[in-house]
Amino acid sequence: MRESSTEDPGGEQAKITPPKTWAAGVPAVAHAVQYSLAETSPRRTALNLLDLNQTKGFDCPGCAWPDPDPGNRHVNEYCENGAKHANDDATTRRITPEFFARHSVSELGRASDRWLNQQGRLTHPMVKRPGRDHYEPIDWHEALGLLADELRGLDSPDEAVFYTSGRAGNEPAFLLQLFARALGTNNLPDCSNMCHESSGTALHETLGIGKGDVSLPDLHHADLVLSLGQNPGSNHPRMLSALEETKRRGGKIVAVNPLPEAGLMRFKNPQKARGVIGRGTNIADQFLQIRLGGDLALFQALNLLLLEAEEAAPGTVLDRAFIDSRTDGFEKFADRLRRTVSWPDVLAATGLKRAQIEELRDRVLASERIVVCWAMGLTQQKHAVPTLREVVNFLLLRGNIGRPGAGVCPVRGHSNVQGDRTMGIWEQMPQTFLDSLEREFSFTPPTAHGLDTVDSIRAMAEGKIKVFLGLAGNFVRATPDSDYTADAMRRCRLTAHISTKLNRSHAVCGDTALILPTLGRSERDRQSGGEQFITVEDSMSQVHASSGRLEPASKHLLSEVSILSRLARRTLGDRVPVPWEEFESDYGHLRERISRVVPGFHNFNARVAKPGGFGLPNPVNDGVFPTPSGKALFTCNDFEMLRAPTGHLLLQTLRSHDQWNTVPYTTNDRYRGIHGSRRIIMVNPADLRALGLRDGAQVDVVSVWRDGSERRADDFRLVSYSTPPGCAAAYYPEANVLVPLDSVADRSNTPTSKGIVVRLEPRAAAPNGPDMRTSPAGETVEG
Ligand SMILES: Nc1nc2c(c(=O)[nH]1)N[C@H]1C(S)=C(S)[C@@H](COP(=O)(O)OP(=O)(O)OC[C@H]3O[C@@H](n4cnc5c(=O)[nH]c(N)nc54)[C@H](O)[C@@H]3O)O[C@H]1N2
Ligand SMILES: Nc1nc2c(c(=O)[nH]1)N[C@H]1C(S)=C(S)[C@@H](COP(=O)(O)OP(=O)(O)OC[C@H]3O[C@@H](n4cnc5c(=O)[nH]c(N)nc54)[C@H](O)[C@@H]3O)O[C@H]1N2
Ligand code: SF4
Ligand SMILES: [Mo]
Repeated sequence: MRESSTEDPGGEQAKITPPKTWAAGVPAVAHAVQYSLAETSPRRTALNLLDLNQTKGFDCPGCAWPDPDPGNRHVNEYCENGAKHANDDATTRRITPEFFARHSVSELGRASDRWLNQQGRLTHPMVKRPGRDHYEPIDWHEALGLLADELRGLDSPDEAVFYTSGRAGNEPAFLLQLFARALGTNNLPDCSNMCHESSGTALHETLGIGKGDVSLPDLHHADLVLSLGQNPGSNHPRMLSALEETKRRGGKIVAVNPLPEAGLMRFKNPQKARGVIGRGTNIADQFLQIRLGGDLALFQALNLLLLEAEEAAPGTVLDRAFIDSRTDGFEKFADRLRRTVSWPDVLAATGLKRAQIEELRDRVLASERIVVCWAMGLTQQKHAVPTLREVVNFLLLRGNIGRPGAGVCPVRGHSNVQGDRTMGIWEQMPQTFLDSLEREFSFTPPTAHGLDTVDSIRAMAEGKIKVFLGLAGNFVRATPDSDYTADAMRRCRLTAHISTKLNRSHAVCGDTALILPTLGRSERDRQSGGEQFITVEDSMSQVHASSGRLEPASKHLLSEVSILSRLARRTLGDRVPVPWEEFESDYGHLRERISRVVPGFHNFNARVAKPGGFGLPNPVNDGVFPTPSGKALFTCNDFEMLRAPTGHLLLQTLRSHDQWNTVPYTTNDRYRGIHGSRRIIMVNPADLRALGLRDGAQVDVVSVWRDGSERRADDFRLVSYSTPPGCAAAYYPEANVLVPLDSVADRSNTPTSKGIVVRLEPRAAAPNGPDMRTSPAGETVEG
């Protein structure tokens, strides 16, 4: 399994087979076990998996999908990918100081993301000193001293940024923001800025709260679930069990996606005998193969059709009582929509037929309770915020918010990305939160908004940032405009990462760079006050404990809480009256403080001790919209669509089945039938013909930004694929180099990773081989 080459195979090595039309089942479990065994021993694999998502075990680091009630948990309460993520963490491979003596920083910078991850767990704190090209070991005291000195020496605390990835638990996240604010800055960029920021912006404005309001039972009892812009078969696999349950109870599912993703089509539940041997459950009753960025137009058209249906049969379509008593802005919204929706525009933007949208309207009319789920396909678009506001309009029309079986369901990515926000990881936390911090800790937090991810990169490039500290994550690979971002990062005086595993960000260094290795989710965390656990919040606002049982990967590791407490103490001394040491010895003390600062966390320690933890209140479900008017808001949104000039395509950058964000586990994408290389670009066969390009040929992908600048990703293999005309797809993070830093969603500042204009430049003709696709796409037996 360990590759001798540090580089990934190029596109010529790709082997293409027909995409799968169903997801999960026995092969999925087999693949997970195979990967796990390559990483760890059978005993460790078994031990680890038995603990995964159990009430006394650790939270799956894979995604934020919620666990069923404690009483309804399966012994194998995880999916194929969850098992892979957990065991990737629990790998028995180790990166020791000798590894860094062998490999220079420059060499690591050229290695593939996959190779870096495969080298195993980080074991020692390491430093790269100015002018050197190698990391060398450093002890914790000196490492934290270096960082503290640098922070103390800043002209302004705003010369530091503190990045958080959603992998971090609540306790470390709360500590990090407390430390940053005590130091005097709100520069708290996070992965959420690139993820569901658009959801938060749209939901805050319309419903008054940036989170979803549905629970698993709501999903099960919905008459209709819309899945927009998400690939649950790979990225939230246990969501398919929930959708299967919806269907078993008679609910319908509509999938809106440019790609016919396997999991949206059919699902074989590996936890049930019928899933293992049967045909599985057809998931989508209707599949709308939408053009990239077409969802705004789709919902405007759908909302117009609903208004027209109400006019045709007054009193039968809209929930007038709800609209009148609980919402504002309906008349203006309805009037505007009637005047502005243009069907030719809608059909051009969506690539759909009017009859398909009318079929969707009929499904809506047949449904009392509707849930809308979405992920990155919607949030990473230029007009993501108006799109999501239009989705809210849709739900409000029939009163589908705040009641059982209905509501908004932004499907979160990282396992604790929602919790990190709740804990104050946000460059623009509301004043009420800052006031609570002040009351509890007797210092005045800064009030000026800090830098988010995109603005941090800009500030680094301008030389305004001297210190970067990352709590988990892989900043230079997750962010857009990879080359620009790497150069920006190199301008820092000090870059430091609290990490479990090696990644590219460790090889893109400031003058001084630190690797601060930490415990993984599956490991025991022993402190002077006894064995500790952390807590996380899932996508449906359930907060629960997580604790591992494996021995730490190295005796030199510190927990995230230890690292941050010690750093804060070294940096701030007694400038603020915060008992950092007490927090480190027993996280219960920290939770006690959280319970007094963060709404919904009263009695935190006692409530989280219960199996399954507790749910955070969502005022929307209690009939309260915490907007300024106390009502939900209908909004007017201008029509927008993505356009590419002739000879160009729109590109989305997405995840394969076998990767975890910036970390590819293998070069395969099993469900899509792509094997052996990630340097591929999926293109519609008609576009290939029109562009005079051959399936399987090698091309350079060039993105074209409105200021005339161009970015290149060289040597990608064309794969003829079922995607709407004009729309292509390539993998994140290999294609991030193509996303201009300035290409962001309006208002949320989220990089538009799913809507980039590109052209394809053929490379020297490849030898004329046979078409690699082994048989026509369709029903196949899993291999
Ligand atoms: N195995 C695994 N699980 C993960 C992750 C992982 O990397 N690996 N990452 C986690 C994280 S952080 C996140 S945020 C989630 C991401 O979960 P997803 O959002 O499912 O991830 P993506 O691969 O980015 O897929 C986006 C989907 O949106 C579709 N899409 C693209 N553009 C559009 C559009 O304009 N309209 C519509 N309707 N659809 C569109 C794509 O075809 C694709 O199916 O997954 C989480 N879970
Ligand atoms: N083009 C494009 N870009 C994207 C996206 C896209 O769809 N397209 N998606 C965006 C999204 S949704 C997200 S969320 C971001 C993800 O951005 P990040 O969260 O920054 O990236 P990850 O790949 O999740 O980070 C992986 C690293 O986290 C560290 N790690 C893992 N577990 C732990 C732990 O328990 N503790 C600590 N301290 N470290 C740990 C390991 O060192 C590992 O290498 O990327 C974004 N970027
Ligand atoms: S659905 Fe997500 S949280 Fe659940 S086991 Fe799979 S990867 Fe883990
Ligand atoms: Mo994400």
